[in-house]
Amino acid sequence: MPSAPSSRVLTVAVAQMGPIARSETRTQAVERLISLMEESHGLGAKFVVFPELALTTFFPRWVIDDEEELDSYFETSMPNNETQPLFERARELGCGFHLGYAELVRDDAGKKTYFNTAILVDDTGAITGKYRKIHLPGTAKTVAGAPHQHLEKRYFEVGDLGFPVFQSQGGVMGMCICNDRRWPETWRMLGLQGAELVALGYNTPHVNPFATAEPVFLGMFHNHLSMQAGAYQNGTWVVASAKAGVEEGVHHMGGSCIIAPTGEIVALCHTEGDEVAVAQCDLSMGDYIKQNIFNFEAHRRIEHYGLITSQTGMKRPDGV
Ligand code: ING
Repeated sequence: MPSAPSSRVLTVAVAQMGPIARSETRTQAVERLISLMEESHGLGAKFVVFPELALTTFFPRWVIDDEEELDSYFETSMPNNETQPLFERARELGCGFHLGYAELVRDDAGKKTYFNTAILVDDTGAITGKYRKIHLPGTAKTVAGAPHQHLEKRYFEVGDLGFPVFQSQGGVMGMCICNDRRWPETWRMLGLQGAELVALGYNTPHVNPFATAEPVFLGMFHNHLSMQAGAYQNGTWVVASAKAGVEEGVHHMGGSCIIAPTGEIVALCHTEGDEVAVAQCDLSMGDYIKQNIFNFEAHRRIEHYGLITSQTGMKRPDGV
């Protein structure tokens, strides 16, 4: 891989988590996150990416009718008593991080809104960015006969922050969450804003409950394919952290990784538990891709792309 003239190397860790049991407390989850951060720091990392919904079990696999029980999976402030130790450890170590969690927002009238959220925190422990998941997979209603449910459309609103990028730790960072990584629109929205590193977490079952006939190996292939394409076609680093292993009876894939702007996987977790993998990420490495093969200004033809934002579903033209 060609080295960029103005290299801005950030040592990055992807911190994969094994299962979080339904009974596990926030304090126990935070203790695991702090331990992963300390291990990452010991390996030289200055930025650590944790998974989606990293504070609780992946509760959208269940039908939860009781509002109080549902609310118990959400954070009403960030940081809060249970997560403050992670922010303090980040400041002590000079280690920024990405964290996914379920966010409950109350407006002045007390109306509650629920999001699947992720934040960027810099090496001083300050929150530098927030993203709320836009592509919510699965269903809003239970699916009879499915091996487990996937009810994110029932529990979360579509994110209302767009696909923002943020200046953090010397680079332009963006975020997405889980299913977002499968949609090229996610990556291009971040690429059009010059993202140099995209952090994301995922909770992905080995077997798609709605396509159980699909061979299991394709799950990991599609996982990496989506992110490697996103990285290369937008000249950005991608750091993707799984919540892995058999969590409350559902087997989630691992495959947490760090992908270079060339699309190459340069660090990869190989277990389905708490595991750290580290890479030296030159945030300028994507420059030659942005300036040549994917020089958007020179090569994109938006006058021909109208369908992408004017049409939601697939529709064959008349007579085709
Ligand atoms: N998870 C999945 C993802 O897109 C999913 C959605 C569920 C895909 C089941 C395949 C099978 O990776 C989340 N949380 O978006």
